[in-house]
Amino acid sequence: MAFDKTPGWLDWHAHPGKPRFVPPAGAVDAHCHVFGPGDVFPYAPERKYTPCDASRQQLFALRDHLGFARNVIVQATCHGADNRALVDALLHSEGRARGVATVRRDIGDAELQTLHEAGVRGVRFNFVKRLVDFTPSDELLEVAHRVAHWGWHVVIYFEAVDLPELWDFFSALPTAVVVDHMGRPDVTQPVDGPEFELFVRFMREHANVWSKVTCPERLSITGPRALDGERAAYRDVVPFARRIVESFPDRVLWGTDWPHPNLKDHMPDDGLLVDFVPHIAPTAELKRKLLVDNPMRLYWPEQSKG
Ligand code: 0GY
Repeated sequence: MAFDKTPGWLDWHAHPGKPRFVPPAGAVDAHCHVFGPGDVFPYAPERKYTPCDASRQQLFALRDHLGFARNVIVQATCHGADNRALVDALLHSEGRARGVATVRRDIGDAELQTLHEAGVRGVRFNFVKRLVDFTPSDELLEVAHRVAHWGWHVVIYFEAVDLPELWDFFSALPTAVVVDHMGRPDVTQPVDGPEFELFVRFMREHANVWSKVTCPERLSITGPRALDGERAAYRDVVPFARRIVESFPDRVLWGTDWPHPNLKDHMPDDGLLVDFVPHIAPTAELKRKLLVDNPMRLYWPEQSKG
């Protein structure tokens, strides 16, 4: 089936630069997606956008170009709870990709087992209102308890303003919990202002909560423009991500977010995004934890040395 992209949709960067920063051996891109291709894996009828196709072959070529070894592929809302494109990518990854699926309460045990065998290790609960319709919390809690049985975790995506309302629900989750994009802070606010302090407190008070220090391109107001001749793009996001990395070095993950859904102003150069890492993880130890030890512990625990 042919799909027309949402008007104004920006395609992913066709020729990303080679990063100057060389990731440590075994580095994991722990947040990225595959989209379709729509004529093989149709987009879900309930989707809020129609993306450009972004295949597993293109994702794996980007992984190699950027100097990464593995991917964690996160089910995007445009595929709803139809995880076929995700599973296809995992099964063709030669063990170098694991996944986060979308699962509804009516899923059977056999299907959960199939997802697990393909390499799924988490489910994603999305609270961003422009992306999904509301799902009652009792349904989500039921799913969380089902997947806890498989040793999976829950990935949560929400806007910073919604954290107070969601706090109790998140606290009740029985698994490790991974927050997408630092809970989407408003980076025009101070890094020690009340909004981000609440997020830091959320991580401090919940030892099971991790954060992806991802998506500077989504959060930034200053944008990709490098200043002073440096490749220091997305500067306004650096203090937020660096604070989380330095405060919780064993509970942070990093990823490209390729192919960057729903960006309206610019499409990032993925090479430049990789060069964001040394600014937020300044020491070799922090870089290794962020890019290797932590994602291996969560997604490949059987191979993890950490
Ligand atoms: C992201 C962010 C977005 C979209 C999705 O599943 C999705 O559709 O996650 C967004 O629009 O902010 O992490 O890819």
